[in-house]
Amino acid sequence: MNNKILSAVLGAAAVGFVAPAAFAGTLDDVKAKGFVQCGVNGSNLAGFGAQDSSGKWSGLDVDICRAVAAAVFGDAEKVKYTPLSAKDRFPALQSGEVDMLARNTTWTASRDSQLGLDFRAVNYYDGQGFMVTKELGVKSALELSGAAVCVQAGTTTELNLADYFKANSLEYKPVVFEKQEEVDAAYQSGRCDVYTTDQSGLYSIRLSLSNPDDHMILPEIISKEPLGPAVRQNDSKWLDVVSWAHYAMVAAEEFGITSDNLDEMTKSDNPDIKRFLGEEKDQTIGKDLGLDEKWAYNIVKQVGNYGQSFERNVGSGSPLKIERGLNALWTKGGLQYAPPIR
Ligand SMILES: N[C@@H](CCC(=O)N[C@@H](CS)C(=O)NCC(=O)O)C(=O)O
Repeated sequence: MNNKILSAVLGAAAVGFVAPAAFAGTLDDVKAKGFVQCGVNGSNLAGFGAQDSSGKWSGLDVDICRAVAAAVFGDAEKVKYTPLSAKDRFPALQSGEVDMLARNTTWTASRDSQLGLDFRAVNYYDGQGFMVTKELGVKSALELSGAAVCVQAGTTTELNLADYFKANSLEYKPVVFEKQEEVDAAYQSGRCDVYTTDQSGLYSIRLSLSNPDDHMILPEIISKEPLGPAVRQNDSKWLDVVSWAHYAMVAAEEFGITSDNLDEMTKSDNPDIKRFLGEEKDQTIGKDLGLDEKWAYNIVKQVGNYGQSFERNVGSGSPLKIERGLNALWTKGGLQYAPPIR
């Protein structure tokens, strides 16, 4: 059979189809410099991106940076962190100051199309909520007509707020600040009645207030906030690595692989698990991503699976105690779903 026929039967890839050379991109740059420069939350958002007194970063978003470093270098510590405010995060990525953003950033059509960025994976499905003092005596956002609402500029929050109050014919007075610290201070001092942002952010901010028990989060979720890592657009090898680092954590949870049983699991006869852990003969998944065949093994060993990361950072093992909700696996009624790693 000649190559032409073979190609038609099996597809171009089977007969040595070589893709046009892409520009080197961030993956090669990162490998050359030996670390990932990760843009994270600039306001110590506990559970998502926060630094302790010894300078150590942790959080669900920080775990994405660590997973990418584990995949690329076999070492989750090879990350340098750049704390970024809401306003500074996109210019920092566009200018190359950071290699990726992992910072409670909502994937929207306009960010994807206008800002020269690409999103693919969602590491936390969120929505916008409201926090009030219990003293205010309000049980629903629909009772907030006339309220002064504290909101941070440079976020999706402002537009959602305007849309929600308009759609429900409610009056409100936006009190807008550039820095989260200013929003926190204004809310605490009573300059506004309501604090609005992503519900995950509210859980975290509530715990940082002087009397968390004096505040409550209202039941309404007024928007979709799929939060995930972002990279510069047209850098698809890097986008692949960043996205599959997240999917590997989700897939590990689907397979029941944890950082604790990982070595036991390498003896599994399940071909999917063997391939995932780099135990299948002649496999090239890692290589095709520009990585080692142990890329996923290293992520799970050093960072854990998605469920472990969730519980440790924001769930039952953390002060936030957030339920899995939308972030449960798809097999448990949630939205976390990894495409097949094969
Ligand atoms: N997910 C929303 C909001 C993200 C956001 O920046 N939230 C604020 C409030 S929780 C924040 O993280 N501020 C920290 C800062 O600017 O340093 C977005 O992508 O626009």
